[in-house]
Amino acid sequence: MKTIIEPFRIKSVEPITMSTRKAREFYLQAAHYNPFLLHSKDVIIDLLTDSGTGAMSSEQWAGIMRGDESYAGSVSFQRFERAVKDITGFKFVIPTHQGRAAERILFSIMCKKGDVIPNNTHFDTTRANIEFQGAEALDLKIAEASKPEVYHPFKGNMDLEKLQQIIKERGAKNIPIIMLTVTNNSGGGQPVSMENIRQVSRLARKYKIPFYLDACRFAENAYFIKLREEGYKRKSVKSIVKEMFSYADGCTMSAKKDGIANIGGFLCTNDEILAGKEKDLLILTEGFPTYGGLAGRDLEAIAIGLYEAMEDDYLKYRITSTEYLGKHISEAGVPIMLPTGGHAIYIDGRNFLPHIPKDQYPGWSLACELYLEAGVRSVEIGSVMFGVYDEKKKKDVLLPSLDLVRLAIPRRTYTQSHIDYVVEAIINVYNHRESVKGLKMTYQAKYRRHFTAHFKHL
Ligand code: P71
Repeated sequence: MKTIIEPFRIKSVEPITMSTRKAREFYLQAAHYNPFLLHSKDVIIDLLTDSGTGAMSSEQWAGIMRGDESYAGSVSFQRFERAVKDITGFKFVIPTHQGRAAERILFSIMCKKGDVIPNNTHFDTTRANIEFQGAEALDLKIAEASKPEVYHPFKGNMDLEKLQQIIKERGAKNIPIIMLTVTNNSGGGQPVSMENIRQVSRLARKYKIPFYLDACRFAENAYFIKLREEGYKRKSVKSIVKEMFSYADGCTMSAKKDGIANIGGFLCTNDEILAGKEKDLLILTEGFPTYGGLAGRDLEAIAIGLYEAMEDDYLKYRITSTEYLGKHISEAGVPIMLPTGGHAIYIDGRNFLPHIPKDQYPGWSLACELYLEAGVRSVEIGSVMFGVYDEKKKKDVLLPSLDLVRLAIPRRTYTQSHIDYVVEAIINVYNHRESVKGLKMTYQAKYRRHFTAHFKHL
């Protein structure tokens, strides 16, 4: 059979409230043209993020009922720990309430002012937690990663020459950790090859620098290795995952992605002394080391979800449906980041709306129009999110090189017809793109302005 189907039946449904364009105009105006400020009930298809928005399986719900809520030594923690150790091979497992809590604990212990931490591309919260310690977060992605139209099977790879150069320039003693984000979210959800993981690990070991994976989408990354890297076709995803982790000294993880849970995360290491310090800090701010800010039932859901995320049928459906969305819109002429990544499609907003100048936020304008057209919520990753505003000059003084619009696909939540609806919505907007107008920002907060900014149409 050629048709790829959702490898699950639906036992419980959540209604979607349909709306008219007129109603959506009212909702978006009330939200000051900021999709973050919309009420979720006014959204038809929500592609704002794939984080914590997945559908849990009947097994996970059964686990939720089984959750042991004991403060200390909970059986659910033991199941969680056993699963994480089995999958990653790390010796010490510390539960956290989500990915950024793992990052905060790791970086507050490992780095100080003047240090530099290389990564293929640091995710927003990773960078923020490093900078909060006064250290520098450095992105060392390969050159192909900055060219949306260029095909490369592993656009998430780190540039090894640049890494070697940084170690020479800054000195190994000022680099407390080297990281790789799999898949590289901020670089378009692109995978990292096993060969690149191996080489980065080799360099890190040569200079005795701990090497960590930001493992949020580890299963999707492993599946891309199986599909695209020589020698892995016949290997199971679980064994590929094991090999990926075997090159690292630890990891941070948001279980809201490839843990298919609604909340949770963890931090792993093989270093006993470090694990002790991390647990001390955990007790101070998150909770006892056998729950780390989570309920016992959350630990159960994660322990099960981590295995489900590695199932072949699931991954085939997941990667294929993301690719399907990318293929159909790019065949209609819509400029997107190629090849399509694991969890999301990234539209090139400036190329989609060339008549809107950069300072009128073409990416943000496109995200608003997609909502107005069909109730599809996406997120701008561009000038509003990363632009630098000068209070005195009252304007943006630095804008990023791309205005991307990310459509992130929640796991097991939407069906093929939902995806077809999104394809139609994007193509409709593309066909009347000349009529889409730019925006002016009328209010912005001092930090992370995208979450609360207000706009008006020009
Ligand atoms: C995503 C998110 C969630 C998010 C976070 C902040 C602003 C908007 C949306 C979270 C990640 C991630 C990577 C590679 C660490 C985290 C933090 N991604 N690393 O893509 O993608 O995890 O949210 O559990 O704290 O929408 P956390």
